[in-house]
Amino acid sequence: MNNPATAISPPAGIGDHKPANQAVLDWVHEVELLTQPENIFWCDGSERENDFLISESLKQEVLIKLNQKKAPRSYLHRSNPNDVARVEQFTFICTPTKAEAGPTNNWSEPGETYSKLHGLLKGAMRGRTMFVVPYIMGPPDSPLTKIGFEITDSKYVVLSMRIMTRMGEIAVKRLGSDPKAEWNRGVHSLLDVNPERRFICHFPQDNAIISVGSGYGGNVLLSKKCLALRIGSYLARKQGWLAEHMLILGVESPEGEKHYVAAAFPSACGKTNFAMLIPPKHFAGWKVTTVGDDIAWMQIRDGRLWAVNPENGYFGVVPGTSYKSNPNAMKSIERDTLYTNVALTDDGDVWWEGKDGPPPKHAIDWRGNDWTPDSKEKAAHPNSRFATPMRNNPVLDPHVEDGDGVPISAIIFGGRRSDTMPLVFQAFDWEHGTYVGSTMASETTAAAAGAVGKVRRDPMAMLPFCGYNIGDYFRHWLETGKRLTNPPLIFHVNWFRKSADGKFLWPGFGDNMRVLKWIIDRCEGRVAATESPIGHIPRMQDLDLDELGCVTPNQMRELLNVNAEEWQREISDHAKFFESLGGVVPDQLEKQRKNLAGRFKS
Ligand code: OXD
Ligand code: MN
Repeated sequence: MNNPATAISPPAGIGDHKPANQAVLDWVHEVELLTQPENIFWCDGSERENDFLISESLKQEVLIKLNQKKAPRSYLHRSNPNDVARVEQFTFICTPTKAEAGPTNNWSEPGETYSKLHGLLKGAMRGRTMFVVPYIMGPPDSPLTKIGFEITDSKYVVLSMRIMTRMGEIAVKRLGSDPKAEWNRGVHSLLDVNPERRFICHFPQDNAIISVGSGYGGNVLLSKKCLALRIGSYLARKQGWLAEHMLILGVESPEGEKHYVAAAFPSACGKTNFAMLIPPKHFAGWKVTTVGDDIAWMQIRDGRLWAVNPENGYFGVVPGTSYKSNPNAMKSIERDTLYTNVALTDDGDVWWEGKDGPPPKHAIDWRGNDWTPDSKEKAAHPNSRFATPMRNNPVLDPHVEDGDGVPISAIIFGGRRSDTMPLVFQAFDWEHGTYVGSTMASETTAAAAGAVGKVRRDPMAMLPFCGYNIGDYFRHWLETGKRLTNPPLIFHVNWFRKSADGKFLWPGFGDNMRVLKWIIDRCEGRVAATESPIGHIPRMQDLDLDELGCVTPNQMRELLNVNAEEWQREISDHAKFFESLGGVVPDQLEKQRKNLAGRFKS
């Protein structure tokens, strides 16, 4: 591969869209003096600009053109094999004090960190083009919407930002010329894509991000994990709202009753699939629509929680996606899609493990090597991704652009757990629900570098994304509950429980509609449950299991079972986790744990 950051020279009328805001101009000039790029490319987000960047990226082999009949306007990018996932060990929250970052974040002192990063950035863009990408996060007329500027030397980042955010002129206009206006400053440079010089650093008090040494989406699309979650959660606490790692979906009954739910699952645990769920035949007339698949910003209005999706596209895990598992995702990625690290077939199409139909007889794998079904290596990287505009989603919710957001009836926590966690339970109230979220755990996935399949606590699926002290984050949840007169009910689900012989007990995917329906019915107070020590659990007769051929009554009992022995272990694990946080956990949550343990004794 050529150097992915080699400079380009745009013709007149492209790359010259300077904003009229002096604060932005001054900041860009500072970064220019530091990084010394060959030229500066001011993005406007236009079609013409995009076409130009694609053609330059093809010339420089940053992108591979796919068969345009099979995958119109779609391209393949291969990242450096050392750079395929988020790197939590190199991700830092650089608040003035370590206590503000708290026990779950890597902290480094802001002054020293700026110096170190400026050292790495010195001259880093020589021979490269420096792109300035203006963007907004959130629907244009939401009071929560934020403006960001990302400077980057990667064309792949610019092309991805255009899919994932509302990018270009819309942000420039919104910012206007007020030099005191609020906006996020993001600087990204690939440097030499070396893990030894890879740092993703957040300075929440300055509303600033610097990311170096990586080209992987989660580390470099600074709008997403960095701004919408890490800086977002810091701002949310200060301003009294919630920035969460949650999908948002709408569910409508045949009678036209509509609810919205938000669900927090850790990375690569099926948020995109759940957000695009197609109900099984038995649920004819039910409709699920997607507001968002990864991030929810929620504010209180009239005593309720209202959610917006700050993003404009989906950055989803590819392997396992098929017309069987997620037809709506497949339709969304049929065109206009930027693929990263999937396999390339001989006819110029893309392929990955779990795609419909037989594997190709020959392909080029994600590293660029020959691949056949006999190869030991995977053809697509397990964390290979698609970036596709949300407009392509056939079940996009009609209220996705509403600045007021959508009212949330239920919040769902969930993780990948082979045991202990039943298919679904409902927390007793908001405080108990906050406890359930704070002690959530999941088996790790390929979305982050490191071991896969280890159970780790991941409070509210925010462990890698909470931009401040997790104890204060829990407190913020408890305080938010007090301000809600009509709070969402809180649930926990587990689609991944296994039998003693290691097989998944629940079919998942579309059949998760059965659980969703029970959740909605609980919100409407029209279905029963049994009270267990961990919360309200449906009895078998409370779930609509008609035409669910593949689960026997015994398996169903196993799925809904609360095993006291497993829960003793679980509760002592909660205690250990809270202890590991070194005294920051609010008393109310410690009390919740004692109550939980007590309910198993009584
Ligand atoms: C993501 C993640 O990419 O959580 O959404 O890693
Ligand atoms: Mn995510």
